[in-house]
Amino acid sequence: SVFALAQGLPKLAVKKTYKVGFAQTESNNPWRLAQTKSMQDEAKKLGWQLVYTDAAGSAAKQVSDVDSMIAQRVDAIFLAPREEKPLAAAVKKARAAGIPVILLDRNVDQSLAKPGVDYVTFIGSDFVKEGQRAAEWLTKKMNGKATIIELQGTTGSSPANDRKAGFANYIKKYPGMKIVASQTGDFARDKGRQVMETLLQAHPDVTAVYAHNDEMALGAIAALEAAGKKPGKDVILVSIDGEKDALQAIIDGKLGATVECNPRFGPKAFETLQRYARGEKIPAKIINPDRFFDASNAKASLSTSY
Ligand code: GZL
Repeated sequence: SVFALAQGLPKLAVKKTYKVGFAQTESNNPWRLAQTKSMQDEAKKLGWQLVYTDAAGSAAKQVSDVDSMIAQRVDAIFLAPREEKPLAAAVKKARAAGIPVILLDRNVDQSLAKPGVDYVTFIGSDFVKEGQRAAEWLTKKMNGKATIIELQGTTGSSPANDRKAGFANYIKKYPGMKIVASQTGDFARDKGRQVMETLLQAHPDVTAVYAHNDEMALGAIAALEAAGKKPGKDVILVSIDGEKDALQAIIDGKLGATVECNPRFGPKAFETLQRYARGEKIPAKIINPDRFFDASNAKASLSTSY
């Protein structure tokens, strides 16, 4: 609205140290734990106070976590919105309270909250591109012909929405690449295993799996093996993140490839806030570069993974 534009974003004084909030979505997988550790390590290094909350997988709790940070008058809030819509109001509430918000990793619905108006910027990966890169590798690997089961991430989250779109857009050009089932495993290993078990019964002719993250790919591998199938031989899997267990699964020949989704936000997040305080123009999006892991580099990348 014009009023919001006129008001602009909250000012942040240049200080030696800040008290900042980090509202995490949950801690149910190595990616989440690595993201949190990176934020805690950077806060410690800079001597800033970090008010950390864990929404334990509940968008509603994450909204109340942001409320509590506003009440504690933190200088700024780093937020990884678990789902695109429910957290938009929390972002606007923080801005109305004069607290700048930087979105990390996940985004809010752009029709509900805007960069440069309601929040400072989004720092994270290009999820559409991650989906495209997974599709490109799988299409080549399968010579353009596969019966695909897709395990989607958390319903309503920007990575799940965009990874699905990126993959689907790419395979549109290859009629032989068919998604026969697509269901959420909520980015979780055990849920991914359960969903894969069910979908495998309905589609015993599956030849490929696209998982929106490594945890669900690892769950799918367990389900395939429990059904007497050979992951990496009878069924080819591709996923996203690049966690240690996934690199090991590539080395073991069970996972085909994974697109990196870098969880280490700390240095860039805190540096962006300092630039903002100094009055520098911050772009609406700051995209992390993502590498690609397959049999050619998984071993060499193991030591720097999480
Ligand atoms: C992506 C991040 C996703 C990871 C999952 O940026 O939001 O959430 O890909 C994590 O592993 O749970």
